[in-house]
Amino acid sequence: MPLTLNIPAADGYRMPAEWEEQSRTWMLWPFRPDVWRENARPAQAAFAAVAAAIARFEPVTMGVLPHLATEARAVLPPEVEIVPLEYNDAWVRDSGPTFLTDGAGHLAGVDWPFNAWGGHYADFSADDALAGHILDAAGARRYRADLVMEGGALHTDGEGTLLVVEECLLHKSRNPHLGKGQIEERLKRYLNVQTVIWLPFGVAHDETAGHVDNLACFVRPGVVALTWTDDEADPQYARSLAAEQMLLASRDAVGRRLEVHRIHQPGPLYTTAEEAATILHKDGSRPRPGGDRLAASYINHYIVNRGVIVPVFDDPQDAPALAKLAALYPEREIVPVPGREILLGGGNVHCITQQQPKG
Ligand code: KQY
Repeated sequence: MPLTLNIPAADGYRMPAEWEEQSRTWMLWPFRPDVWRENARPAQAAFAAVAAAIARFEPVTMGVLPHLATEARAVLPPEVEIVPLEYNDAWVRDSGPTFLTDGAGHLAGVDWPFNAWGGHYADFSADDALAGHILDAAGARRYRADLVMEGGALHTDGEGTLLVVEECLLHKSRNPHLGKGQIEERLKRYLNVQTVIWLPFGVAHDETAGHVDNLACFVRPGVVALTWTDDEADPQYARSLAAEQMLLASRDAVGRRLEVHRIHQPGPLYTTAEEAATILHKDGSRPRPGGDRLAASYINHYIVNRGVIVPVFDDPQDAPALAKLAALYPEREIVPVPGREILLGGGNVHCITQQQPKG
């Protein structure tokens, strides 16, 4: 499909909400030994469990580096399709396209320039090119954006409202030449939204500098779920409180006030000594002996057709979080999946999935 330099909103495209009908989910097979411990074997098992959970509801396409196809096929359930793709790491929420639809059966996508969350990793050229390949495979029109962005930094209600996090989008490592107003203007044009709600801070210790998909998400228009802690000494407390205050003071694109539901975070969770011994950071260091705080959140779940895939952590907060999410998504089946290994890599279920909506 041709590269299009026009603006999606002017062409009648918009970003659908995640709960709108999807035709498939895209994922990528993890492999990096400097991100995923023990040669990515435990992460591969976790990704396979996520893919299997999603495949109960809709098709899953797993992008796999060509030389890893045989071993991926041996681990993945047969219903998961494998396609050869080149990529640097497995966070398709961020390196993949943001799909758009026009209501007339056409599919397009925004191809955001990707710089590895502000240059955290040296080589991100394959990840930067990935969105174009996925859009080609999907037969979708491609809009290359003039804004460094990641899909995990965006949540929409599909009715013109976008949630973003200020500390993430305004971080100097992404678009230092652009001010807040210029970034907002571009988001409106690429996604066809009218109201952008800027939450001040993301989740503490998040390697992305505060992706909204770990902090807060729409569960339907007018209703937001927010990660929460009651512990005022926890660094997350002030962050979640500031987000809640901003959400309650905001109106969405159609003038509604927002209902906010607190979902208590697990833990706090830290790397264990056993895990620390198997984790080697990219700078050669290992986690602190006392453990590194992990940016764990149930908000990092993923909505699929008639289901919601939720990371769990073998934590006392799992059951109350699942019960709250079941009440918030009454028409969907809540499917817990092990989230710990994905969390050790720096994200969770939402970060490793990308929905392709029905055109
Ligand atoms: O969306 C995300 N949470 C991606 C995190 C990247 C971490 C890389 N180690």
